[in-house]
This record gives sequence, structure tokens and C-alpha cells, in this order.
Amino acid sequence: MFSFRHAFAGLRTLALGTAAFAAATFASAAPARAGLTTVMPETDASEQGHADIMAHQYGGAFAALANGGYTNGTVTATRVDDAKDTVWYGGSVKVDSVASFARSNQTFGLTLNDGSGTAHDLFSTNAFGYAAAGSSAQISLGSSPWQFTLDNGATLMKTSSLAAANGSAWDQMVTYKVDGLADGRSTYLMFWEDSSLATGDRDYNDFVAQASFSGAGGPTAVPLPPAAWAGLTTMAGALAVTAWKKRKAQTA
Ligand SMILES: [Ca+2]
Ligand SMILES: [Ca+2]
Repeated sequence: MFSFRHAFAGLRTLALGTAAFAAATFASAAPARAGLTTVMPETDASEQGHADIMAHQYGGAFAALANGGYTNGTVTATRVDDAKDTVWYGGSVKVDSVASFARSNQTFGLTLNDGSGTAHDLFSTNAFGYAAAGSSAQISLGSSPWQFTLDNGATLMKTSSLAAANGSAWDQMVTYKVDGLADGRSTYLMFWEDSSLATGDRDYNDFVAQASFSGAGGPTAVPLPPAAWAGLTTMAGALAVTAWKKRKAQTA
């Protein structure tokens, strides 16, 4: 949707009255926090925001925390610094769709961050809300780091968790670390915005997926340039991601 906030950002000659209107209009926006990409509040009554999506996934009622996260008292979701949710690494991971408030086909996958650009689709889903269905098998990429990717069939945007890999360099995905599930795994929720940040609503709920790692794994602290990974990827050619791929594509 059209974003008044963004459109106004570059206009420095606004009359005072108009500026006051803009300030009042966005008074409810979440405060900007260092290191965290701003998520705009949900304003579409047919969609759900992050707290509601977490409640659907984990139960209870999720309340906002001062640090940008949410908790239901048992399960706590803490935002991952957006400088760190770009490239992922380690362990064995399974990804499951949680929700999609996009009304269009979404293909979720990963791209190896080894300079090869090798991409693998994991699953596609095309169902609105919590009917979205799609799961990967358990994936082990050994020493290869990767970027998560989302390919939207309607906006024709294929975006990466690594903002620098997007043509616009926009950050299209925000991430929460989920603690309190008591299942011995490392769990993250990824919330995607699948359209232009110049004109989109920036509510980051077009596609939501849970990544659950067994063993150590998750976002790398600092994404390394491809050359730095060259010595770690000698086994990459032996990877058989295709064999792990399990499509549950749906047709609308
Ligand atoms: Ca991010
Ligand atoms: Ca959106």
C-alpha cells in the first residue's frame, strides 16, 4: 500500500500545517530502534500483525516489549539486529511456513553465500492467512553459509535476507529469536515484506516462516564477504539440497 510516511520523507518544504498532520498520522508507529528495521503497525483489518501471528503460532497473548520484541509470559520473541539476520550458518534446520498475508504465490528458498549464487527452492505456498502451508525437510548445509530468499509471483520481487543482495539494498526481512519453547532447539521467526519499501506498507507479514535448528545454528554475527568463505565450501558441490527439497505447492 502507498506509504504516506515514506512519501513525505523527502519533502522538506512542507507547510507547517501539513507537517503537523504527518506527525499526527504516524504517532502510533513503533519507535525506531538502533539496529532494527522499522516495522509499521498493521492497519489492514483483514491482516494480522506480528503479536497476533505469534499468538496463533505459540498460544497465549503476546505483549510488546520495550526492546521491540514480544512475550506471552512463557515464550519470548526478541528481535535480531538487522545487521545480523542476513547470512545463516550451521546446524541442521527445518523451515515451516507460519502465515502469509500476501494473497499471492510465495516461493521460499535459500541461496548459498559462497559466491556461487547457487539457489534452491524449498517450498511454495499460495493461501491467505494461516492456511499457508509449506515445509522443508531437515536441511544440513555443513560448513556452507546461506541467505534465505523469498520469490513473490505477484510483485515479481525475489528478495534475500541479505539486504545488500537486493537490487534496492532494502531490508525485506526482520527476524525474532524465539526462546521458551523448551524443545532443545534454536528457533527463529522470519517476517518478510515482499513489495517495494518505497510504496509498500512495511508491515512485514507477507510471508512468515519459522526456522528451527537442531544443534548450533542461526544468523551469523557478521556476514563475511564471499571470498572469506572460499576455504569452507569445498564440500558444497556434494550437497544434495534437491534431495531434501519437499514441495507442498498449492494452487489458488
Ligand atoms: Ca533484516
Ligand atoms: Ca506488506
